[in-house]
Amino acid sequence: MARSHEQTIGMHVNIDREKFFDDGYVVVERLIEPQRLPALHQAFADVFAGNFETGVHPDEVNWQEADGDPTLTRQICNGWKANREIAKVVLDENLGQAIAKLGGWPGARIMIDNVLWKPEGGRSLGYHQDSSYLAWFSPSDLLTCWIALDDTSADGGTLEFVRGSHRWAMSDPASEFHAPDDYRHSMQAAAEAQGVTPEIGFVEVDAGGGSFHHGWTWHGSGNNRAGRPRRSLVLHAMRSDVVYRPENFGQGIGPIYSRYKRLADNTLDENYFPILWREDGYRTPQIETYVNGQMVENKDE
Ligand SMILES: O=C(O)CCC(=O)C(=O)O
Repeated sequence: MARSHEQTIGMHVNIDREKFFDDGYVVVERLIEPQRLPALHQAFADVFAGNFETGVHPDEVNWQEADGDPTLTRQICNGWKANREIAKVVLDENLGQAIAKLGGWPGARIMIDNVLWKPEGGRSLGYHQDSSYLAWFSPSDLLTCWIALDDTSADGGTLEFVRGSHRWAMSDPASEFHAPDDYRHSMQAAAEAQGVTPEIGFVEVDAGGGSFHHGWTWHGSGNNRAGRPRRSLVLHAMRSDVVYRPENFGQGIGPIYSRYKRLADNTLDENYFPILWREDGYRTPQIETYVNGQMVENKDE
């Protein structure tokens, strides 16, 4: 139900902005329509079976049916390049607009997507702050939309956040993401250093709901004991006007995003980092052609 200060900031996305600013995250009951779920479940089955509809390999494939550890959370990054059902969600204009308005940005582009499937009995994902991995672009602001594709609950290893932790000190990247011994360990150490007792909130929603979180909000998720899978699709977005920062404090850009760096300037190529929404009405025009499967004729043919 709509709260008093909830605002419609994307065309179909209602977000309580005050709660986002106070807590560093906000839970949203409905992000995508339930009728889209079966096609997305099929898309998940396809990509984890190595069936890439577009012929393009995702940037990171951390789990495949043929040889993946059945106890781990299955993960693929930039599944949108391999599968158009996934692309239709993470390249959605309304989500881009919602994120840009929430961040006070001139526009939003996709930085990366995460296709996550925590099976029944699947193990945890360690707590971290997303922005600690992301100093290769500037401004390095990040905002994330996490979409549940199954009903979620605390015992089902749903996403959890620490209230107000976006105001804590910026940490180094957590050492273990997949199935650490104690998935809250890094966060608890940070809380201790901060001198606070962490207050944890869970994203408990019906399939199709989810959350938005700030790049510095501590989050992670526990083991799945709910007897059903926990699938989720995650859009990590950055400002539309970001540029590469190749020096990145001596760290460089890293092996994946280095591939997309232009030779003679630091602008980000829209082919790899499409603009979802911009306040002047611009949106990367190739998105629609791509998601609808209407490829432009090859000029040489
Ligand atoms: O789904 C999870 O448990 C973790 C997701 C995550 O790290 C993120 O959305 O940034």
